[in-house]
Amino acid sequence: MGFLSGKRALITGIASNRSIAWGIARAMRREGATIAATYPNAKMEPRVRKLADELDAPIVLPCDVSSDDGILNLFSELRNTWEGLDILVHSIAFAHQEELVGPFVETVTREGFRVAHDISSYSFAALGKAALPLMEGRQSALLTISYIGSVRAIPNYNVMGLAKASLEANVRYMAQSMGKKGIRVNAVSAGPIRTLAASGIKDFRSMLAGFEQAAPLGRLITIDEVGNAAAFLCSDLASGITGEITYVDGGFNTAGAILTTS
Ligand code: NAD
Ligand code: 0WE
Repeated sequence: MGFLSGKRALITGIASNRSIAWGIARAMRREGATIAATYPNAKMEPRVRKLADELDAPIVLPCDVSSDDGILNLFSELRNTWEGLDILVHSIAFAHQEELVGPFVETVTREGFRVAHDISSYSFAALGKAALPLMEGRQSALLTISYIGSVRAIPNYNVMGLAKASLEANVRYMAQSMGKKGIRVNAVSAGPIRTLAASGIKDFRSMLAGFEQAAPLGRLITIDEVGNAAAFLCSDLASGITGEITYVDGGFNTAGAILTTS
């Protein structure tokens, strides 16, 4: 029996079979969870339905997190089938493309800042708030996905770094406010992975090469490795862990220097 058997997991952010959310959904399914998936718009619906089928997911619902109604409707629909929810995965980020290229101070705009923080950070608290009635009093867990750009300046990551710093603070405030209701809140900070969100990022290839050189494991990490850590953090095996940012990055964040001679 898997360590998530009997658990019900709502997973946002599946866009393709390269999505981090897909690695998480697959790991949770393997460990016995029942999966519900969301898609952000009509264009994405068929792709998400096809992937959800592979996981025998009984529930596939729309949710664009930029709209309050989008979030409220998700949980009113979910309540029609599930009387409780054990796991909620937030694997969503968005900034305007123009904000992710060039020097930060020269590219940041008021509107770009607003959108990045709204979609990439506020939405996690908003989902948690709307899910509260379904999740309280039942050993449940929320999880989001961050990136080291929250705590270190990474070229071109720009306003997304500020949004991830906000997302990580969100994890701590959500954990404190939901803990006594039996709800844990954590993040995985993942190393760089080739996903749709990474496609078209300037110099991504050279970032990956630099990462491989600097990471103690000497290689990239996979969506399955993120999925395994995510499944653990959302399981009762992690019942003492909340408010944490767990790095799944081959140790990259722990390395201090590299030698370029070998
Ligand atoms: P992805 O493109 O597969 O997933 C991003 C998801 O965000 C998509 O499913 C997209 O539909 C969703 N999304 C965007 N705007 C939305 C909205 N308004 N409403 C609902 N959903 C919306 O890429 P990914 O790399 O799997 O990204 C998932 C998470 O992982 C993001 O938070 C990202 O910041 C984080 N992350 C990615 C990497 C990486 O290198 N790929 C590294 C660390 C963290
Ligand atoms: O969080 C991310 C990517 C988030 C993202 C990606 C896009 C691309 C398409 C947010 N918004 C958009 N908007 C788009 O229009 N990552 C951790 C992956 C990533 O993105 C980078 C990175 C890394 C790593 C951008 C610049 C530098 C490094």
